[in-house]
Amino acid sequence: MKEQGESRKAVLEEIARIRKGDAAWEHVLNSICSKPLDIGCEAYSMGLETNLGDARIFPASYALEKEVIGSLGLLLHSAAAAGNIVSGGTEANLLALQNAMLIGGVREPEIILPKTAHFSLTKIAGLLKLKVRTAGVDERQRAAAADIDRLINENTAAIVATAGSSEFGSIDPVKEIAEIAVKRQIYLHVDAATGGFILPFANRLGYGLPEFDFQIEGVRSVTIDPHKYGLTPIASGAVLFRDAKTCENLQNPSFFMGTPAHKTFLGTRSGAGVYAVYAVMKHLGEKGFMAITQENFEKTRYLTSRLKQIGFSLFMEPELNIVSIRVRDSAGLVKRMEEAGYIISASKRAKNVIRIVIQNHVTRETLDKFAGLLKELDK
Ligand code: 0PR
Repeated sequence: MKEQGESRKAVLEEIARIRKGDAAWEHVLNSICSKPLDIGCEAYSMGLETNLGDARIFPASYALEKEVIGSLGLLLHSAAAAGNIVSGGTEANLLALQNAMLIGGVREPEIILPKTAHFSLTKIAGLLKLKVRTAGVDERQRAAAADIDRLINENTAAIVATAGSSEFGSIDPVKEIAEIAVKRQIYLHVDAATGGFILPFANRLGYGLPEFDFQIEGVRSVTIDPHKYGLTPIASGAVLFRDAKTCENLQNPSFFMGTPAHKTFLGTRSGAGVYAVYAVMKHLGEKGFMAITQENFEKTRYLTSRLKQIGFSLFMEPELNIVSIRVRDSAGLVKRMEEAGYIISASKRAKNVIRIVIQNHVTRETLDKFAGLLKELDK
């Protein structure tokens, strides 16, 4: 900090200049997050002064969080769902697993993670000192339920299934896994950080994708991230539990009369995300989300057929809006694409496979340019 302050105009102009150094959204083809909707950003800024860690000062904002959780619960087929708007998928997964450990009471707890589970879960396993058992996946990168069954022992405290893996967009067979979880009385958490704002709308549109949420008996908690396909600004994630009883153990007493217990990891926490989620859901409505979802699926199909036309093959047919393409040298290609101004990523698990994420900000025009460049740069 300098001794002498600068004018507001000068500071904000400097920030605008700095932001120009970030990638333009049109060129971002690797991100599960999208350019947030304007209304979400405006609502977010209207909530910036709030602190959900003290409900006595911010009772209206605190009540709105409950209302937003209610709406998300309905989206996930539970009218009784409880939970919180949190910083993102990582915190949501952390709270879900902490809850599972509090319920399970196992001394040396283990969790079962299919190979395609998000790395946040391995991070969390480290924090909570959980032993990870890794279940296999099939050729479409979906968890093998039989393998999960085989890995269960007396220390198993939770199983995590993914509805929309961030690498392939694969959807685990939650129904089948839930049957095992119910039979063997094990906590099942579904990480739908990526798929949570796609699947409910895709299924209303008749895409016939697998069920993944509270309509399946045995699903005790779900992570859903508005700041991914829900088009809200970061940080706005959500953790939902089937009902208040499911997460009754998850609470830390606080000093504040208005907030007797914290159920989140953060104490002081902004209500901005709550306002953003509220605004975007209210503004788009189901129809708005369905239209965006349909467009994302159509753009996905558009890209896959273009790629096939020009001689590329796919690693797998996309289930959601992530396209995995076989290339000659993924590491070199990612670099050359970035030099040409496009951000793509290489798969970690599949050799020489790149991954393109179709989001709201990705246009057909961009996809055309991308496909042309891919043909040219895949050497
Ligand atoms: N679970 C799943 C299934 C996810 O896809 C992610 C993030 C998380 C949990 C963790 O959520 P937070 O990152 O909100 O804590 N998935 C993206 C990924 O790792 C996050 C991302 C988004 C990465 C945009 C890069 C990017 O540009 O791929």
